[in-house]
Amino acid sequence: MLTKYKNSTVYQIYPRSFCDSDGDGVGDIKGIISKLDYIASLGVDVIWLSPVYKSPNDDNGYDIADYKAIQPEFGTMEDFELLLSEAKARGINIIMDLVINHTSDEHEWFERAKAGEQKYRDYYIIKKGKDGKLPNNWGNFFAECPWEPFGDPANEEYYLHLFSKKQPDLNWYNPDVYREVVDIMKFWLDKGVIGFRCDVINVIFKESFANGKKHLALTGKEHYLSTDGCHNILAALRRDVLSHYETLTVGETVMVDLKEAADLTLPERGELDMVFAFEHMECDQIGVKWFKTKFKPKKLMRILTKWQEGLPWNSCYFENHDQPRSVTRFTKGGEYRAIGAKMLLGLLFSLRGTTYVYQGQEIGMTNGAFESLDEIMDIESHNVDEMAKGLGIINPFRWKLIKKTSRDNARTPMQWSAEENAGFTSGKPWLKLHPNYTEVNVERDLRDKDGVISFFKEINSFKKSSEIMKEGSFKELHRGKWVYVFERALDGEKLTVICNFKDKAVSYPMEQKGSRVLSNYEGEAKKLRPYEFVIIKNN
Ligand code: ISL
Repeated sequence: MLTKYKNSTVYQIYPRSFCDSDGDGVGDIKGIISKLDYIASLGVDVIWLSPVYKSPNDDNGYDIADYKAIQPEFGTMEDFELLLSEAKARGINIIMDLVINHTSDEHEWFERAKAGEQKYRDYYIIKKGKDGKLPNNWGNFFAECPWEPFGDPANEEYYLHLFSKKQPDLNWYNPDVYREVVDIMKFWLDKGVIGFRCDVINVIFKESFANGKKHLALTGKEHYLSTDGCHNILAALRRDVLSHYETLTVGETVMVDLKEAADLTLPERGELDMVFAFEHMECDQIGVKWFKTKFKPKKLMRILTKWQEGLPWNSCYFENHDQPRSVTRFTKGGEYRAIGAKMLLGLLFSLRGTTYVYQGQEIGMTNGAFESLDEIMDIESHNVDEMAKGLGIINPFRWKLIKKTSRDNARTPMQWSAEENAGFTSGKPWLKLHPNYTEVNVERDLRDKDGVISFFKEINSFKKSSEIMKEGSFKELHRGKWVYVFERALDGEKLTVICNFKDKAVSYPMEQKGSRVLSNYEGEAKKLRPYEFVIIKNN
């Protein structure tokens, strides 16, 4: 942990879905600027901005065509600079998404590679197949074949893409690629952003291109997950770039275990400040994320405890633009939506680490209300449907899997008000709005003294004001079928945090001594009420 920003509350904005200022149905930078007062009022310190770079949008901006230009539908570089300065004026810093495992195939580098320039060919991973066989047996994150013919098929050359075929992987063996990325990072840091969320950063360096061990989806992963080469690159980026600024870096690290997460964040190695681990996001699945099982709170508790106790500092999150909404996933929703959303926020802020929230989480937004695949835009969902079709899985079943898990569940437009299109746009939203926007929206929530936002502000400012919440140790006290109890302690002072995951009243698992300092319910009851969250100060 190197960063002075570690006690920040970070709010993730997915620009496409946040606020549209010009009526084209797509959120934009001016829209974000118009909501800065609102964001500041939540007590947010840092905005993590999902990609706003120029992109053909195959993967909503995670396919970058120009790292130093703004996507025209989001605005201009002047708009971006205004966003930075207006945010800073409100005490808010910005971190950007740094996507350096791959570029877009419409990036100039790839286009020049295709045109035959050797220099740019070497920016990508191009390998020979043999006798009609692909270079290796690897899998792909988006259910595609990871090898796409490069140039004349007769040459049997292929480029590697671990994501969509419009996202060719960069060749990190090439020092020119490193130099380009150094330059890109400096460009944005010099403009005033304070750091980066580093997209799939632990897969960037492929140690070998040999065949992999058979895996359900990602055959070959042992050749690129958290390799020594990746550690070396991260340490070099610290030395050459980050150490010259005050920064916050968080790595999105797929499939990391505790040991890898610790290695990536050890201060003496100087790599990343913290990482987003995934294990808790996998608590309701078997094997791959598409096979969801019934949510068992106890499993989530077990994984949270494992990471809280096993890693000195966590990036705590329950939602982002890739994950279904937590209130749908981890509570019964319906009449318990708001109280459940508050309990989950209470739990999230009470964990030891930097708190990350995703737009809409502060009002308890739910999974999208999609009725068929036609309403889904995400490339991953469409690819998975194709693959499942190929495997002979029949449609009602395919749709059931996708509806539950599609990343578009989190990407529905932000619900600002009960007005037409939820106040998100005056045009046609790029993705179907959830019809519950007439009930679940920022304007209405703010009017309600028991709104989710008011609880969000309360728990956020409590965390900021409490050294125990910020720096204290974590110890699990009870893990039951429904109730999770843990202790945060510092210098002999203790707070007990209790979360009820059941939609019914349940008994307290242990006697409580001390005073209630914060809860999502008024007053006290003999039993824990449905989705009750409470912090008790032990005297
Ligand atoms: O959604 C996932 C996990 O539940 C993953 O398969 C996801 O694609 C993976 O976590 C990587 O995500 C990041 O890189 C992708 C991009 O599509 C995602 O939006 C981004 O968060 C490729 O750049």
